[in-house]
Amino acid sequence: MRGLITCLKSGDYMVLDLGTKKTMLAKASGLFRHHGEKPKVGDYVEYQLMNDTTAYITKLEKRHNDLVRPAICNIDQAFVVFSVKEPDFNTNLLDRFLTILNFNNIEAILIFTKWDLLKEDEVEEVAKYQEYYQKIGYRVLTVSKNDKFDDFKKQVISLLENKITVITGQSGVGKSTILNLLDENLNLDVNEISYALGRGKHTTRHVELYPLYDGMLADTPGFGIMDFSGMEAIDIAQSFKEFFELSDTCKYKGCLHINEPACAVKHALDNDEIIKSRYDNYLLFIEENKKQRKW
Ligand SMILES: Nc1nc2c(ncn2[C@@H]2O[C@H](COP(=O)(O)OP(=O)(O)OP(=O)(O)O)[C@@H](O)[C@H]2O)c(=O)[nH]1
Ligand SMILES: [Mg+2]
Ligand SMILES: [Zn+2]
Repeated sequence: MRGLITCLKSGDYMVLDLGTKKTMLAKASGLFRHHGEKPKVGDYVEYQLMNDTTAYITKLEKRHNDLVRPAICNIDQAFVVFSVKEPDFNTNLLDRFLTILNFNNIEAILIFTKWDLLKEDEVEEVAKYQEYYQKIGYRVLTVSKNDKFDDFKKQVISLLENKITVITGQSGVGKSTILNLLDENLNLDVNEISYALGRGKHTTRHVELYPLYDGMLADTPGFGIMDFSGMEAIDIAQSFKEFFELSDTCKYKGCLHINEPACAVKHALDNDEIIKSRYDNYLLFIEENKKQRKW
C-alpha cells in the first residue's frame, strides 16, 4: 500500500494512505538503517499494516528533492510570503529564498502581503518589483487587509491541488493570517505561538504536513540554512531564472556575468531589462559563497 509520511515524532511516523486518506501510526523497517536511509516527512512510501492502526514502512520512493532543515522532502512548491511593509520589503532576502528554492527544484509562488500599509507614493515602487518578478516567470499573489479574499483564496486553493506545498517567510509577514483565511478551522493564533502547526516561536521546530483542500501543506518558518552551502558560483547563476535564460547568448559558456566580455546579462542590466537590486544581490551572493568556500 502506498502512503505519505506526514509527521515524525521521536521515532514514530504518521503515514497518510493516499487511497483511503486515513492516517496511521507507523514504524520504519530496520532495513533502512542497514542501507543508511531514514524515512522523513514528505516521503512516499510502501507500507504494510500490522493491525488496524499501526503500520510498517517497508520501502521509500525516490525523492525529487530533499531538505535538511527543515527535514522534509518531495516539496513541489513553496508559498514565499513577503510583506511589502512591517517588516519592510527586503529584496535580498527574497532573492535568497528564490535562489535556494530554485537550486532545490522547488517552484516558488510569491505572496506579497500588507499592501494596505503602503503610502500612496510607495505603492508604485513595490508594484515595480511585483511586475518584475512576474515578468521573469514567478506567479505573484497579493494580499491586503482591506481586500476581499475570495479571489486570493480561489487561486491558492487551485494551486494546492495534488501538491506538497510549504509556506515560508520571515516572522510577522502574515503566514498564519493567510492560513486562517484559507481554513477557518485551523484557528491559528495570529502573532502568537501556533501550536496547531506543531511549532512555537521558541520551541524546537518540527515539520508536519497537514491536508488543506486537495493538497498537503507544511508551515516552515524559515529555511534553517539560508546560505549557499552545497552550491557553486555557477549554481547561483543558474538559479537566477532570467540570468539562466540569457546565458545562452553570453559569449562564454559558463559565464558568471561578472567581468566577462559580451555578457548578455550585463547587457540586459545596462538596458534596464534586469532590475538593479537583482543583479546587486546576485553579486553579494557570489561573494558570500566565495567566502564560505574558503572554510
Ligand atoms: N495591515 C495588515 N496587517 C496584516 C496583514 N496580514 C497580516 N497582518 C498582521 O501582521 C501581524 C503578523 O501576522 P501573522 O499572520 O501572525 O504573521 P506570521 O508570518 O504568521 O508570523 P510568525 O508566526 O511569527 O512567523 C498580525 O498582527 C496580523 O494581523 C495585512 O495584509 N495587512
Ligand atoms: Mg505564524
Ligand atoms: Zn554572462
